[in-house]
Amino acid sequence: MKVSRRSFIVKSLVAAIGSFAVSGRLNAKENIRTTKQRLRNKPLVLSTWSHGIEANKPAWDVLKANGKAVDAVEKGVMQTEADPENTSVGLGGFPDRDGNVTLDACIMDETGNAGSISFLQNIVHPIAVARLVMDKTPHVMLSGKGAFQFAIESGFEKTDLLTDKAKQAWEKWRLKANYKPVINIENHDTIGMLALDANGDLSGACTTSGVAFKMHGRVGDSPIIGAGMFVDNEVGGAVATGMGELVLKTLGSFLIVEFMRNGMSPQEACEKAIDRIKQKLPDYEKFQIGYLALNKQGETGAYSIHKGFNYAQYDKKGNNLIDAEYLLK
Ligand code: SD4
Repeated sequence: MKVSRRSFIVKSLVAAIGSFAVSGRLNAKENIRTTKQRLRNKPLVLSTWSHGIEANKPAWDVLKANGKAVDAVEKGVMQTEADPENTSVGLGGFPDRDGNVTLDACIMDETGNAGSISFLQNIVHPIAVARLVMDKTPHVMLSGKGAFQFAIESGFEKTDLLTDKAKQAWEKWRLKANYKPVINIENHDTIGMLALDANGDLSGACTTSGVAFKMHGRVGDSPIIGAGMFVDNEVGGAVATGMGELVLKTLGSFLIVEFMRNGMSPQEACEKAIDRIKQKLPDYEKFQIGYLALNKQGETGAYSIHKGFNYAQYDKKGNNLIDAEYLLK
């Protein structure tokens, strides 16, 4: 049969379109999956307060090189831990009422594995110690002398964390020695960080020297898995900052993740967790709490009791500082 050049071209075109249509066809399940993938805002890193802008940068470097979220959050918060200007995290953190800088930190990865240290002294990077607790021990949490011993045995150096600036602030505070732990709205520096990597996996980290001039031995929410931070790779993650006692009493980060599991957006979940504090803790107006949340699709949320909480979000749109919505207007 003689095939004209024209009909050959038309037939080839039809065949090509047909084969494209076949290979491009998706079943319903696949369609849902690819739609979700397309919607996902990833990679993404989210962290508390304006120092989050700087902390997000090393985290983003890990994420954009297709690195793991858990490595991103560890690297990210280490930036803040080493900053002597930050008076509530790591080096330069304000001491307790007796002049000791004591640190709390935790980390959680996409497998649900978690590591934490509390009441750790003289180590610049508590988050890296928490990571080792997670990766190298059968435990979740080490505290005080035992955490320090583990850090030294793991090769960390003993460092005096009390800077002149923090010492001066403590000496000034001692003149009145008001032991009441009041967290005012401007005086928060704890860094909590959540990340979603290119692979779609979530991790979180939180690190702090806690409430300034606290009682010696006081441990806050930040190293407690489920209070200061929680991640469930099927759902999302949350971190807290502010007066840890309120977060501990309501298990805020776990609560937010459970709210998201039940269908709430990260924003709704943060608002609902602040509402829980309002319902349960009568003196909540005296304190600031800020929550951040991130879900598996890369949607984010933030909410606080008072005005003044902000957070840094680094994604395809860049590294931006965003003011959170708040309860008490
Ligand atoms: C604590 N939640 O130790 C921490 C303090 C904090 O911003 O977040 N400050 O209670």
